[in-house]
Amino acid sequence: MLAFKAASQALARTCRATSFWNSSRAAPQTLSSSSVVGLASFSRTGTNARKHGLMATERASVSFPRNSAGLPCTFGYRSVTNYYSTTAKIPSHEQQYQEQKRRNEDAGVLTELVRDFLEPSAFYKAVKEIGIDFYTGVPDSLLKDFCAFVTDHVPSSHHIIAPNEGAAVAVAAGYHLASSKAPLVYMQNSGLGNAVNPLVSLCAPEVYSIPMLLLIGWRGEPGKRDEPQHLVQGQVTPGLLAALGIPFQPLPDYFEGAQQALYTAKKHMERTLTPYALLVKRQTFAPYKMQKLTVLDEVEHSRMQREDAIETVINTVSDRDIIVGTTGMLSRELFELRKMREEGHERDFLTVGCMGHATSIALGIAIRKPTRRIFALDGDGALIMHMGSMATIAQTSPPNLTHIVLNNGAHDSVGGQPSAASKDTFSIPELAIAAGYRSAQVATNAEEIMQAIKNVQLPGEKGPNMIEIKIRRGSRKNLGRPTRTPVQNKMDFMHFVAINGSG
Ligand SMILES: Cc1ncc(C[n+]2csc(CCOP(=O)(O)OP(=O)(O)O)c2C)c(N)n1
Repeated sequence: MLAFKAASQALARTCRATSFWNSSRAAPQTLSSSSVVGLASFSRTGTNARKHGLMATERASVSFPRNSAGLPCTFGYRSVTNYYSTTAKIPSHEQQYQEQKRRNEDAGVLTELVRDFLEPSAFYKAVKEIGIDFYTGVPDSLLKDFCAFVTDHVPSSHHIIAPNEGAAVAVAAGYHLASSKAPLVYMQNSGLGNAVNPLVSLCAPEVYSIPMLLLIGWRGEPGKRDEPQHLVQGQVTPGLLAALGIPFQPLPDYFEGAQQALYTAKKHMERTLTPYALLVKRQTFAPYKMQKLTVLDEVEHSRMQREDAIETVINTVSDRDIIVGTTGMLSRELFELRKMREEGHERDFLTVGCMGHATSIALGIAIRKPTRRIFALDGDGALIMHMGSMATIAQTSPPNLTHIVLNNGAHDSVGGQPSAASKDTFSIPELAIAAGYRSAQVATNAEEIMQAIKNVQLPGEKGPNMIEIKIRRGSRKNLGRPTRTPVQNKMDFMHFVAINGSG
């Protein structure tokens, strides 16, 4: 144990020392654009882009230059370096919007300098005008203003926040079968993977031929700064849609353009009875603040903030315990807490992408490291996204796995739209027990969190265990992002997991 502690401290020191990654030290990856896979090469500028991406209404196949590792050639250390080397404080969307409005006034006759924003209310009206009255999807930060408007203005009978993007496509298909209308499905491009199966095996013209309008937030859009987990997805999004045979165009950020795009989508859906996609770039929509209150809003002011709850957890678990953090603000807060406490980051695996899979990652670690305790820190939206994992965790019964859900009843990280857990009839502990977890506890304050963790650490305690921590929405305004790359995180983490010696 002492040896473990010494090794762990040495590793923590190394991690601290390298905590701010110096871009000049990173070995640039040699990229080769000569190996082109697929049917046609793709250029992001010029006629090819217009032909393939932007107004294509035919089935098209495109592909990307790839490096020797098979990754799109612009993804590598260079792009990651660019992202991480930025320390400038980014103003909020609202601040940028106000600033741009001032600049628009200054533009005078140079109208080409005017930057447009699409009003969520105007876009909503235009969507209605093409006959769409049903919305379903999973929230995304780029769509947050439009999603907030929809949450406020569309009755719950016509707006379903789905557990995952595949389910959203299926709900939309069901709505079409019962109404003959084309619904709208919104999602982040990260969710396209979840949606591929129902898109190709349910909605494709060769199967049931079901029209729907896909509104897709384009994270990782080439040429825009974004986090590592969005870079590949951003690059492949147009090609993926083309490979699926789904025509698409970027949603114009001015009203007449958006109206025209919707008209094109309508005509396509009427003519072919198949999906059409609009790619939504960063800051397309003007800000809109959600008004609607959920059941939780009435009690939530008395609850802990997520960051305080995470701090209590890391204060209570032991030095050798392993933490897996879920996608979104939680992993960012965990990273910042370690930094503020001048600890290393090696104990934490940050699931920056692949929302909903943190608990499955934790399961894989738990079965290989039976002498270590694994704490999976989950969100309610992420839990619901791949709730089936709970059944597998219960069935596998790892005694060393504790699943902690920080439940704020919302997709807080991307705009605060309610999740199914916002209903007081939804019980996470009962769900866990019904699935076969060995224990389930609820904590609402620091003392209860500490006690709940101590309870699962008792000798002979069986697992898996569930701890639901009821928290409120919101985070610090100045919350940063991890300053270490995912690969650095992985290396430190694997070292930390390995130095245990046994298991
Ligand atoms: C497959 C996929 N769909 C959507 C997203 C966008 N997204 C990132 S975090 C998040 C919300 C997570 O909600 P929850 O798990 O409840 O955690 P909270 O943000 O409330 O802490 C969403 C929808 C994503 N990253 N991946």
